[in-house]
Amino acid sequence: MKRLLISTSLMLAIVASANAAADDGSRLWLHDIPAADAATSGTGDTAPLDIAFSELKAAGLADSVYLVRSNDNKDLGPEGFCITRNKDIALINSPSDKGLLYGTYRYLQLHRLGVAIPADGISSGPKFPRRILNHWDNLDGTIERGYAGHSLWKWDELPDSLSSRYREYARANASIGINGTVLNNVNASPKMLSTDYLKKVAAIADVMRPYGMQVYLSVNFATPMALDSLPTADPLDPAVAEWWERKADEIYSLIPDFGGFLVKANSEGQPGPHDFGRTHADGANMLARALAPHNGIVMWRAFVYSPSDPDRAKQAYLEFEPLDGQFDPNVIIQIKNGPIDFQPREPYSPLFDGLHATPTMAELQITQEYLGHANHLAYLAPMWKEFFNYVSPDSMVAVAGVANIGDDVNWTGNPMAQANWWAFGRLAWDPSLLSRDIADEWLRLSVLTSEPPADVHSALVGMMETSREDVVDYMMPLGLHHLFAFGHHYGPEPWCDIPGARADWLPVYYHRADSAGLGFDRSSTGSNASAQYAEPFRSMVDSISTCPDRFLLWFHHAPWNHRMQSGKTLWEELCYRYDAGVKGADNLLEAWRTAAPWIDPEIYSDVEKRLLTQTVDARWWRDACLEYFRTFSGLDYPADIEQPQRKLPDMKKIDLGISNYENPSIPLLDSKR
Ligand code: BDP
Repeated sequence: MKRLLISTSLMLAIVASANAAADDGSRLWLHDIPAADAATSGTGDTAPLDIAFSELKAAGLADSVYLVRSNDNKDLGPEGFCITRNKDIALINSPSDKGLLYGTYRYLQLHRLGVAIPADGISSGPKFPRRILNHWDNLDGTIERGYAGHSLWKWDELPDSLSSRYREYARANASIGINGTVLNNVNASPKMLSTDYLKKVAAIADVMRPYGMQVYLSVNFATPMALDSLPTADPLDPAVAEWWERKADEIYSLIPDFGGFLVKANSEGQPGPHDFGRTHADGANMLARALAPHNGIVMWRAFVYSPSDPDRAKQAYLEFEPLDGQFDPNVIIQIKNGPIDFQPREPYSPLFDGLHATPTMAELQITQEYLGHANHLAYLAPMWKEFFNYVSPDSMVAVAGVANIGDDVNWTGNPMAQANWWAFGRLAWDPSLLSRDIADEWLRLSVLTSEPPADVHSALVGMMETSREDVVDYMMPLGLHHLFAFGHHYGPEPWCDIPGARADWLPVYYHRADSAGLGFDRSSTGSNASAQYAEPFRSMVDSISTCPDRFLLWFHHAPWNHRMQSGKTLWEELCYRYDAGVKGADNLLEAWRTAAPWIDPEIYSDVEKRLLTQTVDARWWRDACLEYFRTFSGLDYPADIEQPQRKLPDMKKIDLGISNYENPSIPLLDSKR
């Protein structure tokens, strides 16, 4: 066994964590870990190791933690690590320097959390080899569906000037095991692949590399036409394939460890192989062959819904399932967790059941496009755990999260939304972690200035744990989906029915309310989307009597007097759910207020303001949806719920005036409670 034992010699005092300065949120969960200066690092022979050393040194732990490169724990994968303890010395052990870096960050977190290394040590390896952030950042600095300012990437300044935040970003990601980043929007500009821009990308990749982060790019399928005036982008045209090969060679000459391409093709107006009468497999394989000699991959998105079937939820499966087995080995099909589009709750995408001979990866959304943007608290680990419960992580080779990161000082707009970046990284590493443990660690590493009494602490964890379900309840419970106002995806507009607009962009298409009942019949009596699922899920959701309440109106058009599993009628249950959502939003605010003494004042009041807005918005949702649905049910509200306060005509007057594809920053509403 070959062992390399390395330690730095400097002994520094443990840096006291107390920090009197106001917290602007910029330090994330690395809060009390002093930023290590990798440039002045010690004796390691590769960059990740240099960083690991300097982190330990900066934390005053250089003499009590040894980094050991060894092949002892190969079953944890090349990035895995073990942490063991021998008296006062901790040993971090990994086959790779990257693994040592991950182990170091984990050790530093545990150290700060006061968690002792157990006698039999800690072994940890990532479930997914690729754990990737997707930035929907445009080259003009805006971010599609971004709610935390402008893009981190300062394209105008690159490659000569490097923002210090690039390194802070890489460090934050490495500290939670994220090992890849797609820098630009899936609605990709062809300019991204111009030589000028590739040099800028290379400069970013140089900063990411020592932190174990690979850089990827979203590409526009018609780039050869747009950039170099080729007459076609037909994937079976040899000149097109050659163009991509040359482009790949150029990319790898600048960025030797470039990860590969992410492609949105023939979706929402983006070009793709269908434009030339070719299949997704033809398109993906052509790109994959250009990248294969360099070990690059293609992540080909399955977010497609050209209307070939009246039910949008069926489209991805209809287009991709017949192509199963036809993709090259370095193509991964990237599938959104649900069949529509990042709704507060969706059943899993049946395409995960439909592809058996093709590598797949999940696309989760960290940015809260449909969950209250940066205004609402919606801790998303429970949602992602729910997804992994239905779709085994064993069936996927990678996971992607659409980032909620911008150039705001605190990175994510809402300080609480940092928890979703953290949780994505933690679950991408180990999807079996419990969401409450992830929340608990984050609170202690990020937000709490000192340990509150146990009841306050558990109220804080509890508020994070329930927050997503609260959002589901006050926005669209019981399987309802896409009740959003046209374009901005923030407030309610269940009545929205714009003549001439694409039907499957309109709420009325999804909820199908009428005097008989509510919901989209996707069962075998309707669109039969249920048949795309494997058993036993298929039969369970297909029958209205066994379909879980949380998916009822996704799969069924249920009568208003339908008996729910709770024993209430559909109408009653709908009212109680909206009411529960409003109460839940109030509880979030209460829990936060009880924790005030243990939270930095700046963060406290920022979050409090947002939670106030959330209580107002929850009532806005309830009033709009219940008042509107009541025009169909014709029924009264149960007496024991807080009665809707505003009438439908008033609700219809609310117009945030934000159009699609702008970069909306929804104002915090004037909320006095
Ligand atoms: C939807 C967004 C849109 C994205 C699209 C996608 O509304 O801005 O471009 O998905 O994922 O969620 O391609």
